[in-house]
Amino acid sequence: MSPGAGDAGVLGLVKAKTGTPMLDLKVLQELLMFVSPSTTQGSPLEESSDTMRHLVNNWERLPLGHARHAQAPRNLGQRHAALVGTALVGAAASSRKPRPKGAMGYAGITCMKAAPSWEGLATEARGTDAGQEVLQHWADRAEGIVPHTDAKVRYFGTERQKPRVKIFRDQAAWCPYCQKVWLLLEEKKVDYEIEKVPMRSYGDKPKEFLQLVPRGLLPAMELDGKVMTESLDIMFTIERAFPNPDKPMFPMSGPLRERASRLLQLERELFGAWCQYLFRPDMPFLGGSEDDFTRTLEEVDRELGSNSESPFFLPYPHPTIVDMQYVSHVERAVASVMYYKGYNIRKKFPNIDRWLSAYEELPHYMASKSDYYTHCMDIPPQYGPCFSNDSETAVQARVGMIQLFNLSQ
Ligand SMILES: N[C@@H](CCC(=O)N[C@@H](CS)C(=O)NCC(=O)O)C(=O)O
Repeated sequence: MSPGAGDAGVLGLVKAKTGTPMLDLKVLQELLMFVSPSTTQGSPLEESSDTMRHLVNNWERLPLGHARHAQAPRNLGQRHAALVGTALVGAAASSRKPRPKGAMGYAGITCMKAAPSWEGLATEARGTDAGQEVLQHWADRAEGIVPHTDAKVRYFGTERQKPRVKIFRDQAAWCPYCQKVWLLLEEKKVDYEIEKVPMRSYGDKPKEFLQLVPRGLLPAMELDGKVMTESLDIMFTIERAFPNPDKPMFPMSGPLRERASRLLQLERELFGAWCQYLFRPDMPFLGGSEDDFTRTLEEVDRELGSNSESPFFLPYPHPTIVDMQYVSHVERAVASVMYYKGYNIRKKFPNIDRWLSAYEELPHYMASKSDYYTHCMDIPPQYGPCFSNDSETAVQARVGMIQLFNLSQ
């Protein structure tokens, strides 16, 4: 297990606040080993850094156990919550008087001469509200009753039989097509198992997977033993296999169905415009056109604005397949065009912003959502290099992220 960039970010914040040079990645690694033994792979960086910053900046005023609030709004932040929880416990321990002679306590962790052992700290951490909550969360995660990127199975009711659905998705939650399927299963509350498979950029796929899916494409689904690929096909198959007339995921017929189908096409146009803008040099007729991207976003924003009944694309109180088709790529577009181009989608398009905010209220979406920095860094290995500009906002976004996550260029 190695600390990820997100841990370095939290580390940087704790470090900046406490002014200690001693909290290094090695310490963090040890911390993670006892705080989160089940975390064995790097998860994408979380967007909980604001919460973290708040906690770290206010740690002196926080009662022990406050770190549990770091779990909200997304479960993907558990590791960070655990880390800050432990840091707070360490802070309280180190500020307790009298401090043993010769011990060097510092906010975050006490680990010099006469400092408590890791086991002692772990015991202390487990005894706090935050520690209890983290342990409970791990147990819930192992049972499959909370959404989490590391979950191996998800159950929504009381049955604990082998689910009919098995989803194969990428290890690091980078794949936007896997995210759509994941969101649908969560929204529909269909029990499922998860098997993680590396993407090409991580290494070879296991031969057992290639026997099932010779092209190696993700996501894949096994439903009642039958394997299929293509995210949209998978989503429609799930909707047909587990229908819920009270909560349709796609309109059955009529003009609304036609509109929904048109919206699916518009999403592909938006995807194309994003690719042209980001992955092509800015040359007349050849690509890189900001105008095309803006025009398509305007249309998407208008479509969202035309639904007065909910913040989603269709007049249902819940997101549908249409929303799922959009959200994973829009999430990546928001992050990447800000970082590489200084283009602020959420500020320019109020209906898109409102829609994303509504999505961000949903815990299962937050569990699947990655953070902006990870998106900016994981897009090039998948799609190729991004063309950046040096607009003031883009430079600020880059510098901001580098400072925020304490990374050097
Ligand atoms: N049209 C497919 C596209 C899926 C796709 O492009 N998947 C990528 C990951 S995002 C993939 O499997 N790439 C192979 C790899 O990287 O191993 C779908 O909607 O499912």
